Amino acid sequence: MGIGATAPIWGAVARRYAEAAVGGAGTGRQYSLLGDAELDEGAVWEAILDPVVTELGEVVWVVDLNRQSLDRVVPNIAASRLEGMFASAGWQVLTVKYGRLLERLFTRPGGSELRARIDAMPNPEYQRLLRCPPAELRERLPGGSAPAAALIASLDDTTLAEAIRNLGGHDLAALDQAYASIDDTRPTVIFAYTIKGFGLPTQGHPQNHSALLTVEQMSSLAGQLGADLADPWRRFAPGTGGGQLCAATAERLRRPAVAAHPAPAMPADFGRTPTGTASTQAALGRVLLDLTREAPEAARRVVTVSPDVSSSTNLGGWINKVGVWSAADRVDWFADDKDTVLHWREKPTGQHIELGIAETNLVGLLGELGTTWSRWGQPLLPIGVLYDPFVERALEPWSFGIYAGGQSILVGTPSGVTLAPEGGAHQSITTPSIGLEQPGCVSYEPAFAIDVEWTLLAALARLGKPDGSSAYLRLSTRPVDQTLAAVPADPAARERRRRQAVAGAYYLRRTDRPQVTIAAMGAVVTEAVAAAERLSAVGIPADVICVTSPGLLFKALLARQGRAEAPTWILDQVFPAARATPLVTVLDGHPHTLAFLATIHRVPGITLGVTRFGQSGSLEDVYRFHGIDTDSIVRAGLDAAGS
Ligand SMILES: Cc1ncc(C[n+]2csc(CCOP(=O)(O)OP(=O)(O)O)c2C)c(N)n1
Repeated sequence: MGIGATAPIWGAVARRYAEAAVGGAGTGRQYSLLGDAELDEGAVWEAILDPVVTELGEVVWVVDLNRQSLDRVVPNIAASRLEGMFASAGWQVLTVKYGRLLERLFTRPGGSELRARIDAMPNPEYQRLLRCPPAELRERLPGGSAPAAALIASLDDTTLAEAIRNLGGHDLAALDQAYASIDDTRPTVIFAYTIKGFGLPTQGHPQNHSALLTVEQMSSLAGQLGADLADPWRRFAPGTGGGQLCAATAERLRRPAVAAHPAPAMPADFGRTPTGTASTQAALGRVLLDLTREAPEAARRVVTVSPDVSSSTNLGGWINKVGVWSAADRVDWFADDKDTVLHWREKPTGQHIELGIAETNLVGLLGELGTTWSRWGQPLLPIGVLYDPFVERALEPWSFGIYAGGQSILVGTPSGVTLAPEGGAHQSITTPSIGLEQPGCVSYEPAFAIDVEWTLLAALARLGKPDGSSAYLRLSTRPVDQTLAAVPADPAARERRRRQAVAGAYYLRRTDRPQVTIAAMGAVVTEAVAAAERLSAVGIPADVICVTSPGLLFKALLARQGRAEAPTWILDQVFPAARATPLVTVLDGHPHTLAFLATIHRVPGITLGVTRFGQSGSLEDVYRFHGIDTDSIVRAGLDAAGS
């Protein structure tokens, strides 16, 4: 609830973006039909408040205002407060409260008193009246007003019963009128008053949310509607009014099938080998810039999105290169300011979309940008970048986006307790596990810049196609010595390493007769290598496996057991039975993420990782506190090897 309501907003941005970037998407209204209780959801207001939304005249929300949610009649729905909130956010507000019958009655003597009485009565009282027999209704409805009572007395029972439930949301002509007055220069919300369960024996009852009709009630309803219970999907006969209306509407709504543009060809390897020191976060910006040179066609379809963290996540170089998206050109008042490093050039062809600080909006937009391939035939390659701990709050709407067919890449950075000196509030722990568990998503936590390049290119290559998938990359701000990656110089060996990195893991260190294996992921691979050297020095030869994707390894394991469909070769190459030893796993995240690796060959395993957050200090101190420093890995190696 709430998330779906906002989808047409982000769909409108995605459509405008696709039209400006690659053409073919066109323009058109984006409708959302939502329940009034959905307006309790934060997602709705996060979306309404984003400045980009005020300009979206194609957006129309229709609020089904029945004053009921799941459990109750909401006592004080305060429609006027809601109307004011939309209006102050720049929306056009239309209210369709009463149907024509009541509107006509209101013009008769006693009508204004009747209207004032209905307007003023509490929601539960109104709902109660819906369930009163006519005699009781005549008694309760006037509420002490003699003119209203006289008007009511002049109505027969059927008209009175019809009048009390004659709300605008059930009156097609009243709705038509509202639709006709939509102003296309700003978003519109239509508050359509309705009765929950209109026309059913359960109508208006506070507990009718999932009430089912009895067989007798169904038969009588079918009789009233001229339908046949035994043939519930019967069409209107072609010659009848209903049949003609359906045919004409189908014709009016028919659209030609969209021509599908294929997803762009994506390189797998730029062929360079990073040297010096780099973080995986910085590597992200580098890969995007490299893509503009190596594969401009593909780079043109990349769109990055950030909830106000693009500069603090190293996207500055990319933004300077491609510009910021806005519906119309805007003046960059700092273009001539010599101290400005990040140039904020806003134009319709910009490839970075900046939103306010609202991660729900970020993933809402990401999901919609990820559906343009199926909706408008134009694949985009959306990449959302956010601080990793906020993946948790973004997860549900992102997951729904994937469920609804959106294919996108989410990048969480900075991540883990590796952010040690900056304080504890932005440290993430459970996200590696989330990446493993999320359906429709391949997750990666690369240790080196080259792994970021390979895994990101592989993730981009999976977007925008019928059998595609989303990806989640967890990146770090830790500067790491890139020579540790020991990228093979031989082209075939390099390609083998790349394939393994993309499939989930590779050997970083192989010894002659390993007595223990350290499987490490992400930022702590540096400590794992140092620990392996020390273990070997004390007579416990240790292999190091660099894990890039626990999720892919887990799937491979399930497949090998006959419980999933997936390639299993990565287990043969990186976890061969002949080299099975006791295992130490380590990551800057919850240790259980890699615990399953010990089950591949049922070896003894010790799992190191982070189970708390909040400690600040030097990287060394914080790693020691959590037991993921080199000493802790050495100790675990000795324990695992049983020495
Ligand atoms: C996030 C979330 N919380 C709770 C629910 C359970 N739920 C389903 S429908 C509903 C009430 C919906 O009320 P409203 O939006 O007014 O729609 P109505 O059925 O009254 O037309 C609730 C609480 C849900 N689906 N999603």
